[in-house]
Order: sequence, then C-alpha cells, then structure tokens
Amino acid sequence: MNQDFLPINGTDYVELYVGNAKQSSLFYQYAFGYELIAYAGPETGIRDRASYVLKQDKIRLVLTTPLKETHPIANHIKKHGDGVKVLALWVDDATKSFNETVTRGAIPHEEPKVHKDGFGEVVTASIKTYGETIHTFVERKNYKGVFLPGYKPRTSEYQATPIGLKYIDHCVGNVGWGEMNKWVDFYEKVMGFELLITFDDKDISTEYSALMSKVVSNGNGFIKFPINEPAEGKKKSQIEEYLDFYNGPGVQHMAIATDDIIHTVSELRKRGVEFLEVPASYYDDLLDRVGKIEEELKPLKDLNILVDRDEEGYLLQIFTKPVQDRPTLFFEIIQRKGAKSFGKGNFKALFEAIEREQELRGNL
Ligand code: TYF
Ligand code: FE
Repeated sequence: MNQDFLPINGTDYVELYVGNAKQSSLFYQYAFGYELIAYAGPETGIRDRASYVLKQDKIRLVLTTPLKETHPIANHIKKHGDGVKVLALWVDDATKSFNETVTRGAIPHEEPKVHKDGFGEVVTASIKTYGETIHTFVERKNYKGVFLPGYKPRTSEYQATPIGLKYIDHCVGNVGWGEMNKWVDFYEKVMGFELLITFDDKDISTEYSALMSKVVSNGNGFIKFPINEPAEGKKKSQIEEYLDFYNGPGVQHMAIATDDIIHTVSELRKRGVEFLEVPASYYDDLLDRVGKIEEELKPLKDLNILVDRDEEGYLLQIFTKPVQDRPTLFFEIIQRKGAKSFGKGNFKALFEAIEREQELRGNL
C-alpha cells in the first residue's frame, strides 16, 4: 500500500457556530452530559466572540458565538442557523497535512499558524470542504493546556453527569444535487481517503425520501465521512429540505458511539432529547431479521432503538430530531457490536420516520 500522506490520529474537536453559546453550552451539559472544561471570550482577552469547550470521554465540542453584528461568524449564523463549522482532525504535522492536501487541490482556509502560551505550543492549519465547512488540522506538540492557547479552564456550578458518549463514530455531510461524487473525489484525491460503501437511490428511494450516499474513510479507519446528495423521488428529499434550510451543503449528523445504548438513550430521553420514532410493528419481526442479539427486546422497543446486522456483527442505533429549529443538524447514537456498516436495513423505517417529520413541518 502507498504511504498515507495524511495520517490522522482521530477527531480533535467539532466546532459549532451558534446564536447563543452560553445557552447552547448548558443544553449540551444538561441534556447530553458534556462537561464544561474551557472558555475563551472577553474575560480571557478575546474581544469579538465567546467559545465554550465541552468534553465527554474522547469527544470535544466547541460552541462559538460572535459578539458583534459585523463579525463574519454572524453572517454564518444568519445564513445557516446553528451548525457545524469545523471538523478538526488531530495530526502529528499540521503544516505537512496542509501542504500535502493543498498540493492535491484543497482550497486553503487558514495557513499554518503557531499558537503559544505557558502550557506549550499548538500548530493549526485549515482547508475548505463542502459548503462553508472547514477541516482544521491540529498538531498538539505535547501541549499541556486545557484545550488550545487562548482558552482558559472553566468549569460549571452544574455537575454534568456523563451518559456514556465515548467518541465520534462518523460525521455526515449533505451536499447539493449531483455533487456527491465531486466530494468523494475530494476525499480520495486530496485527503487520501478510500471509498468504503455506496448506497444508490435504488437502495434508499422508493416511496420514501430519496438520497444517495457514499462513505469515505481515512487510512486507519478512525475517520468516516458519509456524503449524501438528494435524489429524485416521489416526495421532496430529506436532503433537499436540509439544503433549503441550511442554505447549502453542511454537516447533517454526527454519530456518537456508546457502549451501552439502552443507558445512554434512557438518560437522553429523561433529559428531554427528542428522537425519531418508528412504528411498533418494526419490532414484530426484528429478531427474524437480525437474528440473536444480547439485548432484551423490550427496552429496545420502549426506547425505539433500531438494530441492523451485517457480515461482521450487529449494531444498535437511534436518531434525534434536529437539535435546533431549522431541520438541519441532528445526532445519531450508535453502539457497534462487530458491525462496521451504517444500518442499511433500517433505512426504510428511518427515512419514513424522517418523512413523517417533514410532513409535520410542511416540507414534503
Ligand atoms: O450515516 C449513515 O449513513 C446512517 C444512515 O439522512 C443515514 O446513519 C443516512 C442518511 C440520513 C440519515 C441516516
Ligand atoms: Fe449515521
């Protein structure tokens, strides 16, 4: 195999631009059990914005809001609403990652830059991907600070109780009509990723919302990016609805891994997080479809958790409703028991559930 020109250690952080970072940070603390660990803003010498850093196991979320109307982030929020701006990738050499990808055609967003404080040094560099989303390469050089230079430790009076969220399993992008292959090419040629799986419109469009999807993954498989595009169907594609409200391509969902989905989803439901619902009949023949599983059927049915099997094992998954008023970003909770796939056997039930929500919103 060719030498990997873009070795990636994992997801470093995901940054969302939001209308009110103070309140969003409490939502992710109360509902999702993230812990507030750091902050940058006026009180720490950053005058134009406020950023809250939340952590649970390996996951770091950054919630950023602008403080003035004229700030570029304000335009991002006006156009897209709350959404993911940065999918940051942890690398050993940010400058090389930037140069290797830009040489292969990546559009630079920010040149390599050294950030320093009393806790050490971090190098970052960013390239553009679909829509206004960017990838930031983060090289941590044994940095000992709480997050990045410029951020100060900050905790909350509220003691968050973690709910078993462990790491980001995959991050999905929605792109425009006919643009999926362009972005798959980008990840293959510019970032050295490989095509893992293809779902064509035959797999996932008959009566229900039509889309096509291809999954790309980096060399060590730690980073998985499914890319969706809308397809013509009998009804308006869920991807088209996203594009209409996000005003272009962007991150559609992040899948978060857990080792105990029954516990995680019980907690999320108790705390008011809303999930898509499949009909009770989904469970009638579930075990005929997926075979023997370790979990009892009753809690899965009560919590509306979906199950699918592939050659290597099975997986359990569930999808939240959008987490803001626009029908854009949502979360998936996933527990893998050997399966490396994405729940193709659930697509029909899942997409019909999404379609019922689209109908309620008047967007079908
Ligand atoms: O990431 C995936 O491929 C699965 C299935 O709009 C999926 O989570 C695909 C498209 C979509 C919602 C879920
Ligand atoms: Fe997914």
